[in-house]
Amino acid sequence: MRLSRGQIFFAAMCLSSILVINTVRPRQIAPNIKAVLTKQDGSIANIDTPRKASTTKNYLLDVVEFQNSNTLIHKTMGPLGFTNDFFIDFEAELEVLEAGMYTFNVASDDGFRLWVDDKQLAEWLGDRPVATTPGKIALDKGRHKLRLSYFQGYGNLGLKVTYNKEGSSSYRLGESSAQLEFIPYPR
Ligand SMILES: [Ca+2]
Repeated sequence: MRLSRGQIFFAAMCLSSILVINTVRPRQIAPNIKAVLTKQDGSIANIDTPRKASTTKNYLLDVVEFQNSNTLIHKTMGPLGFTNDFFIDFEAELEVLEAGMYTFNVASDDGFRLWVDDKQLAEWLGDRPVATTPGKIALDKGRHKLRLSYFQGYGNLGLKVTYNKEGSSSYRLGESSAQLEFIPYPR
């Protein structure tokens, strides 16, 4: 079968549009949060259970938001293939544009510990159904480091972290705002 010039042109157009679509996708995820997942060899009772890794995985995430579910599903990245007994350690660097009192709300199933500039702001040691614990800190203008350790034991899981400056709107951790900007990885 011989293709006409029109057919070849049409095929070339289809091919180039596929190439364009594929370079646009997958959707670029702002690499604002570093996350290291540690799958425990054994069960995790609380946030201080000694680590015994069977697997570790590294991710760069736009936000710290995992659905309430019986498996680990990130809001943007989708299912990540873990269900029980894992830790996730998150790190972010942020540039505070407006100095003031900031609140970080951690909604978790199960436990967590949160630090900013190595100062511990909040924790929940053991397991729980999704519930929110706030941590507050006065932040100066400029760079600050945030760390969050989280664990899922068994059953359902979920994690969502938001922040707001006193008197301002609330945003998800990883989302820049007029009050503070996340510094993307790598750096
Ligand atoms: Ca759980």
